[in-house]
Amino acid sequence: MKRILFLFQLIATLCVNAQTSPQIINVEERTTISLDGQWKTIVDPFENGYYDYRREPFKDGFGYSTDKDVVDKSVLQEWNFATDKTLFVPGDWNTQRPELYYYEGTVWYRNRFQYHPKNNKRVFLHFAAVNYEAIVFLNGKTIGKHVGGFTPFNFEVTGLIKSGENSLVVKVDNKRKLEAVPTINSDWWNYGGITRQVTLIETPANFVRDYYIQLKKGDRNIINGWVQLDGNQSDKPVKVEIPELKITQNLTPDSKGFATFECNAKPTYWSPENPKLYSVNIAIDDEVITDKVGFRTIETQGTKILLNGKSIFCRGICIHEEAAFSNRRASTPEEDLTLLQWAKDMGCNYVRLAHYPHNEQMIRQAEKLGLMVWSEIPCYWTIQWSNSETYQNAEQQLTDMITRDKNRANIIIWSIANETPRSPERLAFLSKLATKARSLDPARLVAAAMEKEEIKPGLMTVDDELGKLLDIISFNQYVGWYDGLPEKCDRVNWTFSEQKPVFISEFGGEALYGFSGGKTERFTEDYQEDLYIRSVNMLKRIPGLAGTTPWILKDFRSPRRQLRYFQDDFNRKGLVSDQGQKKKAYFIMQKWYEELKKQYK
Ligand code: GCB
Repeated sequence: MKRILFLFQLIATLCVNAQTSPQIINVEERTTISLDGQWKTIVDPFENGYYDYRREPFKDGFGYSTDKDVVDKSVLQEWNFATDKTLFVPGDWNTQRPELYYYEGTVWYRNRFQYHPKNNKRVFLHFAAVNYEAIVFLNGKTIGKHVGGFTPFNFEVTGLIKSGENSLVVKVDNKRKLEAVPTINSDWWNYGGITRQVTLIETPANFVRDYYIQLKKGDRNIINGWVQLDGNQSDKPVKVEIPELKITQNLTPDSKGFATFECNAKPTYWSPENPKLYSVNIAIDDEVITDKVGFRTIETQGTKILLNGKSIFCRGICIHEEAAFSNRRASTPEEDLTLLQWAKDMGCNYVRLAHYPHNEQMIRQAEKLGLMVWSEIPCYWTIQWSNSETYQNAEQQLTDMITRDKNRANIIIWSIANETPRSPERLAFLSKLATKARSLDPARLVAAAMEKEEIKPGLMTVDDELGKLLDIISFNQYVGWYDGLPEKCDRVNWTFSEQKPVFISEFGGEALYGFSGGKTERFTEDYQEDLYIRSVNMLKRIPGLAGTTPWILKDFRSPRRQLRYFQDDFNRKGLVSDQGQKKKAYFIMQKWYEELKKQYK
């Protein structure tokens, strides 16, 4: 029985991400050719280009993946990329064409590009993210499939890519599915499309695919790490250098191209006050990959959270990946910076990037600005806990998130779930994920946004077995919005059985910018402001409180929010409106964070 189960799980893993090559990190610093721009598209709600009329998938050579031109007018072809509309990549389709606003299903993307293979170079096709399922075809051949909307993936196309014109076709499907991660039910927009950059990466035959360089857990004077090469001769010598620290490590990888190192160092530690980054060079033959890496430790001690050994308070805010002002999924670096600057101006030293891995540049910009990060995978609400394929999918997303971002000093927390209902199956699922996160990265904290419980009138706690496996007690609470009126905050106290730092991963309520009224009138800024005043006073009474991230920085699109005039498909819990106006409650947080800054000097 166990064996059959194992076999089943193995097949499930293989099915989820068939044929993707191991992730190549730090794409920005490699030799790349961008494939971004206007792509031809066909909207295909019936998946006509993928299945024949007996609902059998077409073999290569048939269907839309062939990207055939209509040359002979006597040939019956009921689709044509050339005469169809375009969509911009990276981008979501929902905000690019009014008729696609609510669309969930398949859209075919086609890009014809010129390429000339170079001697001794390998070529990879890299997608920074596609929501949600991508099947990729190059020159009419299926090259692979990827599932999961927020993590990068790449395929090696050396040998498949031609000299001259190439045809790249991607079938993108964002249909929500019960077994998916996230599942059918969520409170954000299911933006479909090739939502992040597409690039060709050229590498030498043997190259540095991945590396980890951080302070050793629990020791601020040792930098340790590893390098993973890719290629036939992957045991070639590798040099790791941090010139400013006068560190040079000459490594000899094993037959699998893996090498580790450890050395003494006295770096200036990365912190929100001094977000110091060092240039790190990793060289093999004549290729040098450069990164900017910061060094810091993060640990807990009783109810304290220690950054570089010093007790801190995480003054945070939650952020969705939705562009400032234009409210779409794909954002420019400037739009990301605008969001982060709103957070900085509020007094933040920390952001919760909810509810899925955000784009890499967002995290790198936050790192430069001195903003610590909670990064999370979309195990949200009611995942299918007993479905092994769902588990493999979640684990893959966690692995890909950690693989991509493990060298970012500002990430202090990996979060494995949000508001998931308690059950033995869910506990087993999330325990496995927590173990996986620790095995991939022992140096950061592992958390989840849990839920509160009122054990007797006015007394709240978190009673969740999952908490025992996590480093902090983090939970969402909406006293004064989903739970009573703001005045309830005055009557609530909190108790916890475990001695761990407490983080309020969400609190808040909705307000339409500029709408005023009584303090108990929903959707007014006055209600939201009063709720924040009372919430802050309540939070001050929480024993062991070490961090807060109110929900949320900016109003964001959600099809769950249907109240005309007030919501119009926006969740209005933002402290900043969808047009960038700061609501009154923003300044309540700013004032409190100013106080906290002085307290934790
Ligand atoms: C939550 C969820 C978040 C929602 C928020 C709300 O607890 O974690 O995704 O958007 O509440 O506004 O209800």
